[in-house]
Amino acid sequence: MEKTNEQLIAILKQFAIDEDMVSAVPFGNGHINDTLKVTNSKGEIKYILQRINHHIFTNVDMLQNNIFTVTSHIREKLVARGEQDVDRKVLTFIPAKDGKLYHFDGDSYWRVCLFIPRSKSFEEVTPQLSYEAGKAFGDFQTMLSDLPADALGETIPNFHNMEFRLKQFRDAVEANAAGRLEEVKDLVAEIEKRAKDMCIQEELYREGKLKKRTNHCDTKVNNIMFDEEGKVLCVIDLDTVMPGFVLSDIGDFIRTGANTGAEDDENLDNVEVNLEIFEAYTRGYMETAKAFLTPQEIKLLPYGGRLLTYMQTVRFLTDYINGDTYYKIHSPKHNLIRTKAQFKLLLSLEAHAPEMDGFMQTWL
Ligand code: ADP
Ligand code: GN1
Ligand code: MG
Repeated sequence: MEKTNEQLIAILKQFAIDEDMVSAVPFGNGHINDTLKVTNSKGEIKYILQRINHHIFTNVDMLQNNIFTVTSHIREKLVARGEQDVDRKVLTFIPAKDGKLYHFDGDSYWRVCLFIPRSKSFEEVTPQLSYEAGKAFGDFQTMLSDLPADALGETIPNFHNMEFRLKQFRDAVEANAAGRLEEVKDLVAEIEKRAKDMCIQEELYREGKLKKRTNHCDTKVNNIMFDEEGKVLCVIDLDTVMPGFVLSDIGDFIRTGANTGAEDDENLDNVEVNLEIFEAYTRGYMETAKAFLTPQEIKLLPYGGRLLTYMQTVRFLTDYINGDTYYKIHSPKHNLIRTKAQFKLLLSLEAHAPEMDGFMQTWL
């Protein structure tokens, strides 16, 4: 339901903010939550207001507690390191006046955080930005690596569990709720062909050979804020920070940052892996994450790119088969277009697997 500016201002008044805000306008282009930037009477952007998609994040208390735990932990680490300008290096959430970490208005859940001044995010990457992003996500995982195992809940259970995503996919195929199966049967076969190879992490975990770690699980480049000089300020979009398998945080960056085309490119000739971006991210990531990674995890990092691209292909196709119930879509076949573009990227990653896997040898 669309809200008027007046209604949004009334929502902002529920938070512990001590000046009057005048407008809240849409910002960013996420597929899940609604993000707005909030301006005061002097025309300064002061806050980010977000409506949480509680159909997807069904346990809002757990979600906001996780985010509070993560931001407090990172803040402590930054202070201990003697960092300056800490308020631009970690998100600061504003509690509601009743002390809760969100406000429920009867139909939606809202949260507010400080707008980080003089910051920007990028939709596209250069090798330099990719290297900085790799360092940032590796550092993010490092700072959170000493959180106790039960500190965070799974805000979306089994979020990056490939076996679970395949089960959802097979259930969708079985139900064929939107009658779209015939149209996508070749893609379904391509997915099934790779299914076993894509569940390595779950198998290793069952065998006790892989441990769970705290991951960001949405490592797109637009989830990093940079300063005016292109240096990283902080990692944002913390809804999916949770325990899981380590390949998530390199995999999703390769999927998004190292794609020469768009996630939903209709011209599949645009879609290829950019190896320079992959190598730059990996160098940055290894600089900050090497200390906690096992040799086996290091070897698997390029496989992470294939895995997360495969997983996203499966998730978009599942949503298309189900009749578009999960992702926001901007055209009737958007999820199918996304599926095809992700699958094309997967083919490119597979074609370049020998070089990418070989690139990791230097770190072993
Ligand atoms: P979404 O779930 O929509 O991706 P994000 O939390 O990633 O939501 O926010 C969307 C965009 O808004 C980001 O890419 C970034 O450009 C901007 N943004 C988010 N939070 C802040 C902030 N605290 N300060 C400045 N810009 C922000
Ligand atoms: C969603 O919120 P956003 O747009 O950054 C999704 C990710 C997908 C991504 C695909 C909670 O992320 O897992 O990779 O779309 N987030 C959730 O672009 O499902
Ligand atoms: Mg985001």
